[in-house]
Amino acid sequence: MRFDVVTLFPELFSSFLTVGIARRAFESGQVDVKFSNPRDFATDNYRRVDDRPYGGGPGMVMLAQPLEMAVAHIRVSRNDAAPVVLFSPIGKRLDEAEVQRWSGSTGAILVCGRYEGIDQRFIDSHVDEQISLGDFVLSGGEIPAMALLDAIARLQPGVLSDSESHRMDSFNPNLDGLLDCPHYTRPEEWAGKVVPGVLLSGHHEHIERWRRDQRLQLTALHRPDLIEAARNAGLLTSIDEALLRQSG
Ligand code: 9D3
Repeated sequence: MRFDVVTLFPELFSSFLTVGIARRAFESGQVDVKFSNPRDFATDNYRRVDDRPYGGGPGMVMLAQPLEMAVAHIRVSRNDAAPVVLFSPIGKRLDEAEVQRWSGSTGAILVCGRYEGIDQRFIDSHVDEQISLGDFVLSGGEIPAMALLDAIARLQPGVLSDSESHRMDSFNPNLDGLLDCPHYTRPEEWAGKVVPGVLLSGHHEHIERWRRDQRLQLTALHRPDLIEAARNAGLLTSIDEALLRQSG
């Protein structure tokens, strides 16, 4: 799987690609990430990649030409019809279902915008889809590109530890769509607060029941929409429903 990232700031990605869990997928080439800088395709003496917006207004707009040339150069070196993805606040919000779709693909050309935006003619001519991280304002598409690549890398075989992968298989949060339960580690007492007794009991059935109940209560409190979705997908048992009625 290969992702070509079009960015004015490839250096933002260097520690991301070489540190942490996802690094394994990048260093093994399972998720091959290449960079292309529109600045290298700027044609004028000043290597301009932006200019003032027609019609006036604040900020600068990325030129279509260097972006098109970057994409054309990428197309020569990869012999497939990889889709061009633009990270943009007007895009479809990224979720785990989309990440799963990408993790089974052969990759894409990821375009990161900067400044006020990108000349619309580049978008109309070359962009196949737009992805957003949500309704808040970032300075550009690089962090969203890293978010997508990180989420994809985690799903590659051998990237998560055996126990993490097993947890994904058996308790995949997306299988029932509930939020995670609280976690505790040593010491048993910290800042006058103790670990819930059930977690020290060694009674695995009680622990699992407690965790399921915590997940249900937390989800009902913070994300009632996810309870409704799990219910509609037939993922809540009658025991789950009883637990929700008890403390809900
Ligand atoms: C504050 C300026 N905005 C309207 C007046 C327009 C705007 C332009 C460029 C807002 C954000 C950006 C840069 N953002 C991204 O490139 C971006 C983004 C984001 O800001 N939020 C969530 N997801 C994404 S994906 C790409």
